[in-house]
Amino acid sequence: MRAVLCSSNAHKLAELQVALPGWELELLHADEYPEEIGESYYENALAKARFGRGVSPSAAWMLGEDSGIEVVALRGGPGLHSSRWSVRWIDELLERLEGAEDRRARYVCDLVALGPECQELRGTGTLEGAIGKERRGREGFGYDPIFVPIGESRTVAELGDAWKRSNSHRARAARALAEAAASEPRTCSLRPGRPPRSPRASTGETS
Ligand code: ITT
Repeated sequence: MRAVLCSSNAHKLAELQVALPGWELELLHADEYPEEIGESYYENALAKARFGRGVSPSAAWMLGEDSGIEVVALRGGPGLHSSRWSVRWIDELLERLEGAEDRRARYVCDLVALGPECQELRGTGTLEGAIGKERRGREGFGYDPIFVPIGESRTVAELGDAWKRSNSHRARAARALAEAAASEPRTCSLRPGRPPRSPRASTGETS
């Protein structure tokens, strides 16, 4: 299946290429991307996929992805606002959690695929863990140097890209999407305005 990932983030592409082996994926090349103003990861992911459909004449599937990190001590923040929360995001988070005992956090990812004939597929995935006390490791991106998955002592940036490609929230969402592609009824959501009632989501397993 040929699909265009409506994202500017090459790390996401690399993860999804491994997690969706039957899919031939490429990045959308656009000068601008839609603003992330949805009320859920799903809405933002759908907006990205719809945007891709609008600017690309291709008959390929359009894949939208939105993700974020949710920190329990910040009542789930920065969450949906992860990408624009702070330019100094890691320092900011470490400062806010200084002395905090409860450092639990999770990554969340929603993936939406829109087919050439208006089909819609969705997959979600999470990765539970905690915020470490300092930066460690060099791989991954974003919050990976301070995110320690549950059951691990190393950060995602230390565990590395190969670990991440099998275990991340994105890999889990991709597996759920692939399952949905194999089994779920498909509905159209290309009409303008707010997205329709969300289709039954396939949820990636959490750890
Ligand atoms: P696109 O919108 O172009 O897809 P982006 O990097 O801006 O790329 P998001 O809007 O989905 O992506 O923002 C997600 C933010 O959440 C991202 O910038 C990171 O700060 C954080 N994040 C999401 N997934 C992550 C991951 O796997 N590792 C580390 N940080 C992640």
